[in-house]
Amino acid sequence: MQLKRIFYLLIIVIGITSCKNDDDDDVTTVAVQTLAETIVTDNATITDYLNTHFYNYEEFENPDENFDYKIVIDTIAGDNANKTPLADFVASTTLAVQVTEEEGYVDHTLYYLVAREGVGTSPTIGDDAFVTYEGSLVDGTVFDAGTTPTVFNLSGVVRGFGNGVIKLKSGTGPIENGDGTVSYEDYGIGMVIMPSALGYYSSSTSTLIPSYSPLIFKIDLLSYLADTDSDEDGIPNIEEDLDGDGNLNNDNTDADLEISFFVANYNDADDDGDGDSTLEEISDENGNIIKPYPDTDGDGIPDYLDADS
Ligand SMILES: [Ca+2]
Ligand SMILES: [Ca+2]
Ligand SMILES: [Ca+2]
Ligand SMILES: [Ca+2]
Repeated sequence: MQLKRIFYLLIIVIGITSCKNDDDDDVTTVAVQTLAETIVTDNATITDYLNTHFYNYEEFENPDENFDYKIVIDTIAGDNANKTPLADFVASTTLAVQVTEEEGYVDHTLYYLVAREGVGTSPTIGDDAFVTYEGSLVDGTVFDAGTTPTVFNLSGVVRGFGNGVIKLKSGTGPIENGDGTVSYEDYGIGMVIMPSALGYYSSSTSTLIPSYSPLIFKIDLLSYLADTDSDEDGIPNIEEDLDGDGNLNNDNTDADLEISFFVANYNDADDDGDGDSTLEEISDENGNIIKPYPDTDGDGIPDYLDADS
């Protein structure tokens, strides 16, 4: 669960640093970089990595019966001098990142490798996913490994991880093995390579992860819970991305209420903070959800998001 814990720590760090602070006694142990400086350095590191490393694509293309379907990375050198670099296999997606309001949003490129797509379907960024994974730095140092399948909400982990998982498809299963264990087959297998601001950015919460580290995760997507509703307010998480930008953590209708500062709508059972639960505000007297969601005063804002309705 280290992945989740660190994510929340990062949120708190960002929350603190984005508060105005004119205190001259501030002490920092790491030289502070701007987001614009960091992305230039990170992109250079990642480009170099993608051009100088390859994965066991030949095994994925022609798997023998003993192949374990694990991604193995090595450098292009010596006996492997003729291998095709990762750069020729990866795809990319662009994510807007905001660390401080002053700096605003800066586009970041997330690279991802789909080594095996998977036979199922893809989760949304709001869903709980059942995964195994291994996280490492570009020098190969492994800092976290979830070899036992683990459930993560894809918006509750570092963004580069969640946005990589949604590029994979689930497998078939669970398949009963007859000995009390279950297994999954034909699941998606991939890898993400991310700039630091899609990972842990300036926080140095683990001695193994220096500040401003680009990160790599190998990921198996076994299964996921479609239309996950984390706060059980009747609205699937993905529908709580009100601005539709694929980031559930920047939609917080009652952000002006101090107590709700860190609680985005997908984790908030009373989205407008008016004391009436969202579930009550979208349900009829029999407990059935009304669609479209009720808008009593007809101002275009549904009641559950309208504190003055
Ligand atoms: Ca919800
Ligand atoms: Ca959003
Ligand atoms: Ca909610
Ligand atoms: Ca409410």
